[in-house]
Amino acid sequence: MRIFKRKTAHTEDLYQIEIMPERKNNVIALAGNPNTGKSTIFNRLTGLRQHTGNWPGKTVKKAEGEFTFKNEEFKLIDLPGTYSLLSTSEDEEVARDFILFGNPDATIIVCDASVLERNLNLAFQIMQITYRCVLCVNLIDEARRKGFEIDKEQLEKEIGVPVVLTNAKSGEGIEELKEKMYLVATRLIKPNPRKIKMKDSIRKKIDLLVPLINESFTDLYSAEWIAMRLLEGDSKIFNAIKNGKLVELVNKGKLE
Ligand SMILES: Nc1nc2c(ncn2[C@@H]2O[C@H](COP(=O)(O)OP(=O)(O)O)[C@@H](O)[C@H]2O)c(=O)[nH]1
Ligand SMILES: [Mg+2]
Repeated sequence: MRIFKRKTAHTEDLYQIEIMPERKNNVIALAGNPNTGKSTIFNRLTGLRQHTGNWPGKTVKKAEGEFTFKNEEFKLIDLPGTYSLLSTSEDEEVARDFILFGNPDATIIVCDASVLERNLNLAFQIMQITYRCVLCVNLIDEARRKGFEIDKEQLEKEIGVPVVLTNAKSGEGIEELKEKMYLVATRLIKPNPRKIKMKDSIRKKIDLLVPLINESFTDLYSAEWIAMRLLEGDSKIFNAIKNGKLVELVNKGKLE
């Protein structure tokens, strides 16, 4: 069943980027800073079953591929490598819109273990939008070469989502990554990402806005994220709410 029968240019785009109600497989987004090994992981997971093209109406490259794990079909979408999701470039906008409205069953956040702290900035932005995440700490060999180990259990406890340590080049940790992705995508586990701490005055404003947003868009995990963008004066989000596109986008993403 579709709520919106009228296809605007925008919803047409959503059909093309696979945000469709009739999808059979699990949709997995692959996100991360540039040069963290995303493409290497993408190749490891999808092998030869992949296609490339452009995102509809954009100059941004899109790669997607399929694979099977434990009798489940997965479609993996390689998002543009970005440092943030604040939509200051076409790349960031594509990545943000897909995570926010594409309603992926799981998002794999790829980080560079040797500069983990810096990479966690994007990770926290993603975890504010969706709780269905796996943190893939890649280039673990580089970190070891620099003389440090990542404490996986501690990191998991701190951030609240499954963590996998990988060396995408050698294949170390890839099976575990599939396992964690499977558990999150099929709802066998529900991650609980740590919330970002903020000033009391901002927290108060957000707490005022979130119920209002939730009233209009039921069961929206990212209400807090939208509230923050509104407080920042993000004109794209503001306009999407004003002209009704946000409702349309959210409903479209919710139909599974
Ligand atoms: N040593 C090491 N190199 C890696 C690893 N993962 C990827 N690379 C290399 O890092 C470079 C960037 O990888 P790529 O997959 O293109 O990164 P992307 O920009 O995030 O897609 C390539 O030369 C990869 O071979 C890893 O775990 N360890
Ligand atoms: Mg790449």
